[in-house]
Amino acid sequence: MTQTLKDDVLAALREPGHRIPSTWLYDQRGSELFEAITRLPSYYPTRTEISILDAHLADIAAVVPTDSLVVELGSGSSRKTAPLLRALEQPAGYVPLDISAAYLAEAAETLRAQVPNLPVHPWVADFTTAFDLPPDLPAHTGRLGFFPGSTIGNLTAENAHALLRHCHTLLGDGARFLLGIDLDKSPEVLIPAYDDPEGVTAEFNRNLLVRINRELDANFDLAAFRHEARYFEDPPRIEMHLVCERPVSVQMAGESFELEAGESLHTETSHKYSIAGFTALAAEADWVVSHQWHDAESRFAVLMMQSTPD
Ligand code: AVI
Repeated sequence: MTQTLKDDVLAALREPGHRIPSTWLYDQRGSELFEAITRLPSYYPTRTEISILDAHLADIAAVVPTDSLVVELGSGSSRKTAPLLRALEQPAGYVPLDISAAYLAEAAETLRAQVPNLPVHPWVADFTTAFDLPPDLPAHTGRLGFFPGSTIGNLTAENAHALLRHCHTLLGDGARFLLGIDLDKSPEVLIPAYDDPEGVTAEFNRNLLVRINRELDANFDLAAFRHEARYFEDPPRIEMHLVCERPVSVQMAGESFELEAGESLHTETSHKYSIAGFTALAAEADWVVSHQWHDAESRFAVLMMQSTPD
């Protein structure tokens, strides 16, 4: 783990663009800060998705066959997963996948208490690479993938395609896939969502440097970096950057790096979609969008997809 963080940070410092994969934002503190972000007034995606799910749970449940096994990419937010599982007709079991064993165990315990009598099979997996499902799954008739939060938007287009293809294989014939996507909108709404007045997202972003200093014995001067959220139209996305306010010298792993004032570390991309655009992306991976639900302002959408033969 540490070796990979080191490889990724060294590669980012050596290459122009200075891009660090966003998965490294989520250490213990980063996960706590992200949870705090989801409750900020300006960060609309979480509460909007929850309200869409709440409003349409019965319609969603109606298209999921009885005895389906629910496979969630991520360890599950009790605000989204428990209501879904309660609404489904006799779900056969629930498989939360997460890269953090500790986080997964805690989330599985909470879920067991919220939905008693449902077989829960937590499984440590990194869904940014190819992954498997646990052995000894309960008998089931079909599989429902669940990937809320527009987390797919944090993947590159290439990785998003690979993930959708992999899920197609893993979830099998006739599978359903319920997925949340953040829709493209005015930068006047998007920028404050990723650069909140409370400064929580700035702390979330800067925490990456705290992590790198701690785990890799580096000496990033936090005071020299400013959090910035940038909107781009093509493809629609927000990028998070840590911008050098003055020339910065960093020592790490026996190497020294110089960053100029105005240069930045690119720490996350969050793609924003149109429903048509995402439908096309899904079709390339043999998924067809069968149902779609969105809020009144079309900020966020929840899509039900069905697998089609290769
Ligand atoms: C986890 N992911 C969907 C969030 C997003 O909106 O892209 C991560 C995040 N970064 C800053 N704020 C939220």
